[in-house]
Formats: sequence, structure tokens, C-alpha cells
Amino acid sequence: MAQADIGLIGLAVMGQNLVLNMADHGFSVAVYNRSRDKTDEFLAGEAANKSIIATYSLEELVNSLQTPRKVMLMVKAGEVVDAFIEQLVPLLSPGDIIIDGGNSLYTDSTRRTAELKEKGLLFIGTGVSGGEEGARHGPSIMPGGNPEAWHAVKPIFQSIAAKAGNDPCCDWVGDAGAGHYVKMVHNGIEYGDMQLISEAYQLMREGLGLSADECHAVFAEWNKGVLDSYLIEITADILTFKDEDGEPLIDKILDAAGQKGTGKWTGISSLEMGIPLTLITESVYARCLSALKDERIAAAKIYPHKPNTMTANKAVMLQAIHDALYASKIISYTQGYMLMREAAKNFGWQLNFGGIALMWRGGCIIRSTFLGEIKRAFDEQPGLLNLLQDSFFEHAIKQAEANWRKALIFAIEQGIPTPALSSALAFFDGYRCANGSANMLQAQRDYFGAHTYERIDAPRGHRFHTDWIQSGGNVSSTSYEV
Ligand code: NBP
Repeated sequence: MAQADIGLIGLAVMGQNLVLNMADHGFSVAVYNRSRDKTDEFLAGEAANKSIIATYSLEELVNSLQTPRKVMLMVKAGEVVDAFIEQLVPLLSPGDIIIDGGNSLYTDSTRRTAELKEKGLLFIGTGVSGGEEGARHGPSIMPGGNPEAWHAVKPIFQSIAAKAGNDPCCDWVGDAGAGHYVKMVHNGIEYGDMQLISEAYQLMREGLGLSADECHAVFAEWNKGVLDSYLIEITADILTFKDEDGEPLIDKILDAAGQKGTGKWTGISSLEMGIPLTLITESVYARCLSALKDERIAAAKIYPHKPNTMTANKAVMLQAIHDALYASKIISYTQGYMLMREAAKNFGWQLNFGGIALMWRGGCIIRSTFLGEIKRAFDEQPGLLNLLQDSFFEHAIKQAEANWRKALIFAIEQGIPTPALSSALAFFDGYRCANGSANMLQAQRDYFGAHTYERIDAPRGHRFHTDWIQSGGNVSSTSYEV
């Protein structure tokens, strides 16, 4: 009997919690999982006595849904998603909707939207952020794909999403792979935020000699100000957590980071778009370097760390680290928005940048007070080219700049690695530099490869070639950009 509002495939941590969240909001959900025992355990446990229906085949799942049928996949991204879509297509009717809520690559979502449209089916590729807790009590949801599907899915998604004030942290992002693209950039920003906080932590621990408890107090205090965010909050919590022997657990955790690919995808996309997403990409590389634990141990023996004996004024330096973190965070979001603007241009998406900030305002891992300012900036100037051109962020950067440099000088003198904090400052210095060093690059390119150059005393687009060593001809290389 057709009765469920939506079907969900994939009863791992995200799937189960989303189903419970939907049921709590009055929706009936039919569920299916490859391994039958997970379905049985779920139904016997938390899903018992709720509007949740177990099914044990895709036919049974599809037949239990109201039309237009809505089937959401919460499974491992990649081939598994394609395999389920292939099995679902013959079971569905025109106008039915397949939703992929996993961390899929946006180009896959673009392809799936087009392939399913040809078959008369509607596809939504949506980012879901917030981990287990978010899925259960209100995630940030970033849907894109075939816009014709949105009205049918909207009531469910906006009910279960986190709320920023009264606004749901979920709205239509754009066509094709736009939803998964925005989720990818969200994850990239998450990599950046986490790396920045970790660098600030190391400066406190190693540079200033603070204990884990002292660091906890600093982060807890910072969480009351402009840095107020979920990631600062959990950092404070982590620092106070003790292992069974009463020592801080953080000191027992191996310094080798894992990653599941979304940061790497963001970096790759930035290279493809030609956008200097330096901070996020450095954060991915920092994880790669961290993973070389054995090599680092060997290198540490060859190049022992000799901390500078200079004694820093702790209060002064903590303020400097705070300001460096804040300024770098502004740069990271600036770069992330530059990337989304370029992607929207390239793919023909109408991205609502203020709306994206609102979607990230609650529920997700990067939620913060700060995102409210980004929303305000784009609401005031929808055509805003760059966050650094908004007066609030201009003021914040100018206020922080001297301390940002002070913190980095301290890091360099102490030999403490700060790739994300440093790359943010390098970007800022490059971005605000009206006359940079690329004249030398162009001269070199023309010298060895006749790649031509533009002159400051000629209109843009006029290209010149010089026979630098008086032995070449007048032929220049074709001028094109890749
Ligand atoms: P996982 O990413 O661990 O996926 C587990 C689900 O995929 C299970 O239902 C499993 O079925 C199914 N599955 C796998 Br694995 N291989 C399969 C195959 N060959 N055929 C059929 N089913 C298969 O679960 P998750 O952590 O809940 O994440 C779900 C999606 O949401 C992923 O794309 C993830 O990247 C994304 N996401 C995760 C989080 C998070 O915090 N975990 C946050 C945001 C987004 P089985 O039970 O039979 O093995």
C-alpha cells in the first residue's frame, strides 16, 4: 500500500538520523538498506513505534511511496550511487524524484541530473552537513539538480533543516551539480577553519607553553566574541577532555590526519577555475604532510627543532594569535566565495551568495556568528565582487593586520608551522598589491618562449615580443590562456 512520504536508502549514521528527524517532523519514511540486519536493528531500536516502514527490496520500497515518489540515497558516494540509480530507474515512473544526499562529486550530480531527465525522472543532488548530530536534530541542506523537483521535496527538507532564527538552513541552490558544488566548498572551508584553529592551538601550546587546560580557557573565551563558532566550541571541549589516566586526551592522539576527498576536490576545482584558493589548498596539503609521520620523525632527528629563547608576553601574543586567526578566516571565506562566483559564471548557475551564508549559519560544521556578517554583506550588495570590499570586513582586516603579522613573525622565529595562517597573509599582501612581481614572470616567459607581454604604456590586450638576446626571429608564440 502506497503510504510513505519519502523513501530512504542507506541506514548508516547519516541515513538513520535523517529518517528519525523526518519522522519527528511528521513525515512517514520507508527505509531500505543493503544489509538486512541493519534495517532490523534500526526498526527494533530507535525507529520502533515511529512512522518508519521497513522494506527489504527496492521494489517493496518504491511500492510503499506516495507519488510522485521521492527516494533519497544516503550511501557511500561514487559507484554505489550509480548502481542504486540503475536499479531504481526501471521501478520508477515519469515525474518521480531521486535524491542523492551523500558527499558526491558535483560533476557526477550534473551528469545524473541530465541522464535522469532524459528518462523523465527528476534528480536532486544535495549536500547535507552537520554530521550525526545535525542529521538527527537539524542539518544544513544544500539541494541542487532539476528545479522541477524542488517543490515536492521542499516541505520535508525545510522542516528537518536547522533554523537560523526562523529561517531554515536549506534553500534551492541551483541547477545540476550546484548543490554538491556548494557543499564541496563548504567542506573546503571546513578544512581551512580546522587547520587555522589547529595552528593557533600549536602556537599556544608550543610557542607560549600553555597547558591543554589553559588553551581550553582561551578558546572558551574566544567563543564569546567574533570567533564564536561550532569548531571553536568543540576545540575548547576537546582540550578539557581527559583520558582514563587523567591526562588530556588530545596529547594521546597521533598527529596524522585523514581526509575523504572533498577538500582535495575543492583545491582541484580552484585550479581548474584559476581562482587562488590558497588557504583551503594549503590545509589539504597540511593533512598530507601530517600523514607522513614516519618521514617527519626521521627529519626531526636530522633537523632538531631549536625553539627561540625569546620570551613573549603571553597576553599580547594570545591577542595577536586571535587576530591572526580572525583575519585568516576572513581570507578563507573570501577565497571560497571567489571560487563559487567563478563556478556560477562557468556553469551558468544563479547562486544566491547571501542565501548560501544563511544555509551555513546553522546545523553545519562551519556554523558561526561570522556567517551572519557574510549574509548581511551580500544582502546589502548582491553584486559584491569580493568580501574584502565590504566595509565590515575591510575594517576587521585593518584592525587585525598588525597583530596578524606579529603572530606570524612569532611562528617563524619559533619554527612552528603555520601554512594556513601564512598563506592567508601572503594572499592578502598579493591581493592588495597594485604592482606585483609578474612583470618579471612575463619577461622570463617572453625571453625563453616568446610568450609575449603587455606593456604598462599600451592598452590591455596589445602584446609585445622582444628579441632579448638579439638572435631570435620576430615570431612569437600564440597567446592563449589555459
Ligand atoms: P557511509 O558513507 O559509511 O555509507 C554506508 C552506507 O552505504 C550503508 O548503507 C552501506 O550499506 C552502503 N553501502 C556501501 Br558502504 N557499499 C555499498 C554497496 N556496494 N552497495 C550497496 N550499499 C552499500 O555512511 P554515512 O557516514 O552515513 O554517510 C552516507 C553519505 O553521507 C556518504 O556519502 C557520506 O560521505 C555522506 N556524509 C557523511 C557525513 C558523516 O558525518 N558521516 C556527513 C555528511 C555527509 P551496508 O550497511 O549494507 O554496508
